[in-house]
Amino acid sequence: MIKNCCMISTWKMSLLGMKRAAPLLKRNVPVHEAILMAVKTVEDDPAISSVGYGGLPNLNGEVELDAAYMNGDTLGFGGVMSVKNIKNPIEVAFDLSHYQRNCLLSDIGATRYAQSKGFAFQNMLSPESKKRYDQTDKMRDSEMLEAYKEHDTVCVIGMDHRRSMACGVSTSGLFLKMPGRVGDSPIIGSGLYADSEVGCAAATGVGEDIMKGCLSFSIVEKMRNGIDPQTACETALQQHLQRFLRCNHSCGSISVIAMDCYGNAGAATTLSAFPFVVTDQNFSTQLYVASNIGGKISIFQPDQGWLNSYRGD
Ligand code: SD4
Repeated sequence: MIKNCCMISTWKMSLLGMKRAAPLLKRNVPVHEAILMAVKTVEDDPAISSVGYGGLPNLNGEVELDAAYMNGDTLGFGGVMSVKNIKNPIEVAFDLSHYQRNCLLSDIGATRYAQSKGFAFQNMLSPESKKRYDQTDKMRDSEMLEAYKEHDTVCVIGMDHRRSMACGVSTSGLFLKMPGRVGDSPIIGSGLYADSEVGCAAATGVGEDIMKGCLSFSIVEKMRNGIDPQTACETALQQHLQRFLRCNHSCGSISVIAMDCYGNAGAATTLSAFPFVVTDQNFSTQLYVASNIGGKISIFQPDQGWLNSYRGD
């Protein structure tokens, strides 16, 4: 288990955003500012091919995005699903998290709302994402779609100096998904869950398989019962995989992160390598890797040799 944390995020792609967010927390800003900074940095980076601008296109060649935000103090949540040209979906999700009703909006409704509030719009299909779409066989079996191997949903969990916790997530979802398909990311309890009295959890991987176990809520509930975040992540994932075994369901890849309200953090994965990023209470940001070998999870800090050979995100 990793101790004394104030932020944790999924995938190596979140490293720059986390490094930008850390000084904000050091200046005692509210947690949402740090989370928005970290997630927006990933959304805006054209080199990151699974979130925001330059994300993975759907079957029609359009970049269709899901994002959500949950406030652990109020349990308020906001989310947008299947939105096409909103520059920073996480900003709209955060805005919606202030409402009690109408906080999860899809497609046209979300777009009109974002227009009415003056959020920025742009065509999210980059030349690289168009090229990836053009060069890929569209006839593959849509039942077999996997999480993109290079990188996927950015999930950021944070806690500020007042011990307020929150979580934000953003993704373009599965590559070549059916238009209108919504993954786990904007679904509260599946893609993310935040409760400042206990902790937060978030997930990345094949959304349909994550949703079947409401994995983020399941991890937070384990922490509520006194289980530490590392054990909670491992146990929730293992129990979910065992349940799938009993119905012969072949599960896609899944990775999870969690942090409790004392700053302890954990991660688990079905992959041999799932990089994640941690900012500690001295505001130093480090890359870690969770590895699943034969069902056993280990966590380590990668050295340069490991980084040079890593072919993921
Ligand atoms: C989804 N969970 O839309 C997202 C995609 C992802 O690793 O995170 N892939 O299903």
